[in-house]
Amino acid sequence: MRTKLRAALVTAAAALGLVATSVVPAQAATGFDRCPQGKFCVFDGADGQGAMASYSTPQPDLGAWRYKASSVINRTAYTWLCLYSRTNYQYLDSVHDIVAGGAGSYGINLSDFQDANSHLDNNLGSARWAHTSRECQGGTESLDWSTPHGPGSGPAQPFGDLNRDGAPDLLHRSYEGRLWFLGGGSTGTLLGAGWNSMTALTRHGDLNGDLDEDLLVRDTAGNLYMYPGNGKGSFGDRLLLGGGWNGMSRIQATGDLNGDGKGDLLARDTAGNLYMYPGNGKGSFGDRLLLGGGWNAMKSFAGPGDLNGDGRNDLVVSENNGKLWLYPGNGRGGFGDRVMIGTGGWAAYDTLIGIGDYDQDGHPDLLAVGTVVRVYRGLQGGRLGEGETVNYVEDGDRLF
Ligand SMILES: [Ca+2]
Ligand SMILES: [Ca+2]
Ligand SMILES: [Ca+2]
Ligand SMILES: [Ca+2]
Repeated sequence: MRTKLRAALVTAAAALGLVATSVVPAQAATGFDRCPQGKFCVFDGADGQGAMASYSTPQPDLGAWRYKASSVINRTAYTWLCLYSRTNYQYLDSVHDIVAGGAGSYGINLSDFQDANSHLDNNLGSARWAHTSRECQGGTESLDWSTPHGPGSGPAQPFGDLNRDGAPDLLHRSYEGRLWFLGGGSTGTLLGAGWNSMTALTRHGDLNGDLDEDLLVRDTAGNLYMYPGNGKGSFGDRLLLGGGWNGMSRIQATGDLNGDGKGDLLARDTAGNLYMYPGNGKGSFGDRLLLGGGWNAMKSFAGPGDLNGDGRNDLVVSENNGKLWLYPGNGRGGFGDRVMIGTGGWAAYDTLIGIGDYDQDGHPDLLAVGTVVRVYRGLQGGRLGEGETVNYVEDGDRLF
């Protein structure tokens, strides 16, 4: 129901936005235009007419305005304005308890938001703004990640399965830096806050020899850390692997590339050189190997596992021009001749994730994250099927 509402608002935004940008006011502001930049405003009439109140702080109780607000505009820097029929931002998950409207130069009439049970017109208890609609819901709702077979559906996957229950998992960092474990059954587990100080996040199977998938992160200072997975979807105390990693523009865990059974790491430096860091099976890495230059034409990297079914782990890379390439692993730390597996459009995705076997058909699958989240099912021979949109992300959301 919320998604439907949001779609309606976006449509209204598009329609009204066109008018707003083509009109240059030649006289004093009227209607919604009266609301100052940086604030949100409520009006006792529809369409920004009548008396107006403007706010530069969140309003847990709109007081007398609760019973007379009929239209609203959001001129804050935040994407969403969260509107609640109750005071104190009480969110009860139905149409009249919350409306999330996009920021911009258009206003909304609260009479547009009602159902058989309740309404927002003359019934607006509280309002605040947010970067994501999930924040409107108190930040307590995680991003939905539902896998076809769900949690506990099979033997542990060799990678992508942090809690070893057979369902591919995701980690989600929200705009506010909260880290969530998404176990494949729609509800997530909040692992902690403060993760916005991390500038790279990557994982691909076990690194320290206990078979539980581990996490590699780089902080703003350029230090690389390993967070040992506990096999239950969270992590133990991190281990500092070393500094100086800010010279890398991409860091990608890939699983074993050189055939010793220990998970390895790829990193591209800002000059476009690609290096392989062989894992030592104890959570850190040996001397790096230069694989080659010219990799700055590439956008995103993923370790899909063995995509082409020859028993060796491969690499998938999108190019800035939108093509998608499969680099078949040669089992000695390098790659054979690349194969184009996507002809265009892949630059729309900031992140590619090897999620393991999403549909449990024996072929590893790929997740692509732009403004939407799409699953591309792996087919025989290293090809990918048509993408299937499974979710969307909002401002600042990061999946890995
Ligand atoms: Ca799992
Ligand atoms: Ca481990
Ligand atoms: Ca290795
Ligand atoms: Ca392969």
